[in-house]
Amino acid sequence: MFDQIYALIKSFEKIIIIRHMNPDYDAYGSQFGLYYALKEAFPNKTILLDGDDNDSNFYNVKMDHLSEKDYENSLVILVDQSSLLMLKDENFRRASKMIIIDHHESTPDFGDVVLIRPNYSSASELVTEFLFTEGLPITEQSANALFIGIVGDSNRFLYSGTSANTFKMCEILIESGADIIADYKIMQKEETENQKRFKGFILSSFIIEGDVAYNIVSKEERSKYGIDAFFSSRGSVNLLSGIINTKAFVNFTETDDSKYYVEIRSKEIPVVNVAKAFGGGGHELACGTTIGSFGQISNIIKALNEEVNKSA
Ligand SMILES: [Mn+2]
Repeated sequence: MFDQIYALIKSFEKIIIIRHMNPDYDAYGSQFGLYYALKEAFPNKTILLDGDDNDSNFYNVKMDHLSEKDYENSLVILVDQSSLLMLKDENFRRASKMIIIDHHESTPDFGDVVLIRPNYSSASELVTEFLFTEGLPITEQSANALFIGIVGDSNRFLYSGTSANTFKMCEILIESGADIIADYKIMQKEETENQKRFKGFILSSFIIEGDVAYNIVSKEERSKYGIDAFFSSRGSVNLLSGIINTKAFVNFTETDDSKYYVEIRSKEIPVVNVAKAFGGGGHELACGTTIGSFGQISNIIKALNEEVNKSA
């Protein structure tokens, strides 16, 4: 499949690399890693980046802010995402062809070449393997971006997706110029006073029901700290990890338009089926969804308790 992807890349003059919204280190890492490698390999091709931006953009690379028309006659490569749920728009439908390179559990009904490896630590690991296998140039910028992506999504090689292959790919990246210490420094973000105090609020207000610990954060509560919905959900859910006698933990955060972001984590037992049952998805132990009403929260907690006790 790597060969098929490479053949498509060679046959297009305009290539657009996209990823999911609210990008994390792996979304940016796989996007930038591929971008710098392809720019080096094909200086005469037009290689573009599209997507929303946030402060995880470790290279401060400007997105190209493309219109629907810009996608015409292009090859789109979607990295670190394979469902419509987390895409900025569906402009990719205007493209001539589409490649998907992802590590999320998903069966997309779009894309011409779809490479999904749910057992991989990160999309960056998969992109590294593609570049290396096809003999594409992994420049220093590309290597650092991909290393940051792998470290980000594996949580510094802590999560179960970390494998011998993950370290093999890191070996290739370090030999290509990735600077471990410099990259770790980039990822060490300091926090505002409000962010710290908000985390204190999360740690002092969680609820335990059965084997599940969770927070419900209302719009009013997070606005007291000036915290956006994304930081409140993705940025806080892991604070509830490691509580004795719990098996899973969840953050429910009310969004500005009164929906709820649901971030679900599990210590050992796969819970992605619960996320899927409520219209979401993700990884076995780290998944999520967005729900329309407060009333669904108790259903999710109930479903999670059932799921983590299924095999018990
Ligand atoms: Mn990822």
